[in-house]
Amino acid sequence: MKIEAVCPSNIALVKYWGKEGVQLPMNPSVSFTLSESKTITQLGWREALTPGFSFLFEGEKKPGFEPKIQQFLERIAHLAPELQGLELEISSRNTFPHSSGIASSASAFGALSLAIAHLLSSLRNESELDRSLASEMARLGSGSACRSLFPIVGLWGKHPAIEHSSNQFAIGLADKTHPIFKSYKDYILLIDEGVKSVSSTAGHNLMNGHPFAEARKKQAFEHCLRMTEILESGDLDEFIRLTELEALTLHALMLSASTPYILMRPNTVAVLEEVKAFRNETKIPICFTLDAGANVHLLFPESEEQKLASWVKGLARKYSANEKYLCDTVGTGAQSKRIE
Ligand code: 2P0
Repeated sequence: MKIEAVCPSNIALVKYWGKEGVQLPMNPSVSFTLSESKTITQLGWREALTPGFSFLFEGEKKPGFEPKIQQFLERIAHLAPELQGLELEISSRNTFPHSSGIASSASAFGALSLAIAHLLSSLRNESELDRSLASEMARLGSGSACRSLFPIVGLWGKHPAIEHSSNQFAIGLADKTHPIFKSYKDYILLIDEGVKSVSSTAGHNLMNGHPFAEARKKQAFEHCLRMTEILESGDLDEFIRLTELEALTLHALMLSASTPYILMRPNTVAVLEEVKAFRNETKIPICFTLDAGANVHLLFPESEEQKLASWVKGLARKYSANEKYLCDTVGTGAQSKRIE
């Protein structure tokens, strides 16, 4: 028997930045689940006296990824004790290029966790797999991954005013999301395809003792609640204001860390200014967000796509490495099935 799981990446609107304990967030976060940028993972297994795994990425052995998978399997052992008697065969591929500004750890741990949750549900004779369990396992692989398991919008982190919210796993907010956001576009301008100078894990760590940590925490709780209200009401002016504020705040936290660093490139800043000027001129409700990197995500309603096509091409020509950009859409989230 073999299971195949497909999980998209996600882009945070309110950013997770800073951890507590083992992969618990300093603050709640909200993201759009994407649809085109995905990891597809096949999971096979056989009984074994000692647990273990083999891993292929795009058909090749990648020893560099193995310690992270090993750590992940150790961290989920209490949630998936059945794995102790199994040797896993994991084989994975992405539908998007590496180092492209897409959070590949989110889709990768999302897909692997969903496949494991599917396996557990069959070993336990459960009729449905436990998506919260899949999300909790994904979190232990990579924090932001836990949000990718849910369609349209994922929220991760305990918030006193948001029902069912949890630090352990994400919840889906598709039912409370205005239709305009359910087909929202995310075009990603690839400003810089190189490896980041400071990893996200190191960036999270720099929030320990950050002089603005407490203020950020308070602000993120407020922003999270406000974002859920905006996502429900469909208020695009507010969506634009808050999304851009969150993107710039994330980078401001990097700029003001005890060992400060800059992930934006000159072309990143140029694009942000172009977006603002274009929006003021055309009144088209397009805005930007940033991940922990130089690339710019352009967010806009599907109904504006045609009008924006040539403008985005022009931006990519002027500012992107190799004129490249990726086109993605908010989507329906992760799926798994038995394939053999
Ligand atoms: C996010 N990011 O909310 C934030 C905003 C990047 C910018 O979560 O150490 O790969 O694996 O838990 O989730 C990137 O960090 O970090 C991230 P780990 P992760 O999406």
